Amino acid sequence: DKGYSDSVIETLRAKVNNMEAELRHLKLNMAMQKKALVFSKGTSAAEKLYVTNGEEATYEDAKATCTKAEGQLASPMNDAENKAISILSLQYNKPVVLGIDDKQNEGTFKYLNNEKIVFSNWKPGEPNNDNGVEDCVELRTNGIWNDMNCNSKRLTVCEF
Ligand code: 291
Ligand code: CA
Repeated sequence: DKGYSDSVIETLRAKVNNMEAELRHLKLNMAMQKKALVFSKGTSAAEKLYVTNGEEATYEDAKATCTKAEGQLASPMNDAENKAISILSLQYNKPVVLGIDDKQNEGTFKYLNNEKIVFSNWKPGEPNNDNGVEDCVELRTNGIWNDMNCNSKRLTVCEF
């Protein structure tokens, strides 16, 4: 007989039921944690959660901080995400450094994964690579972008 015995099936059924109950509990708990985090110090857009440590840092330092936190430097890919980051910028009254640069090819801005950007919110006249030394991007408190020197210190915002 290749079939499973009634007792094995009953044991599995009980385990699946337990796991389903635990999963429901876990989902509710995760949703609650996310709401609490957003309420205290973050903003969210769809699935992304943006959090700042309140610190101003250079592009490389901010990038390292977010990587260490197992997130990545804020990289808005649409208007909703850009808005979520700008709320933090406004709250702290500090421009934010984004996870975008054109170090590899002047004028071609890319995300940290080397893909070309699919969304931008440049101020008219930007990016202007002022003095030939602006390969990074700041998001100002109004959500508008400017290319800036990568050594400038700006608010660190990570996405998770
Ligand atoms: C001007 C514009 C920007 C440029 C910026 C920096 C400022 O904005 O030309 O395109 O990125 O200057 O050159 O650099 C420093 N060190 O402050 C001024 C800003 C409101
Ligand atoms: Ca500029």
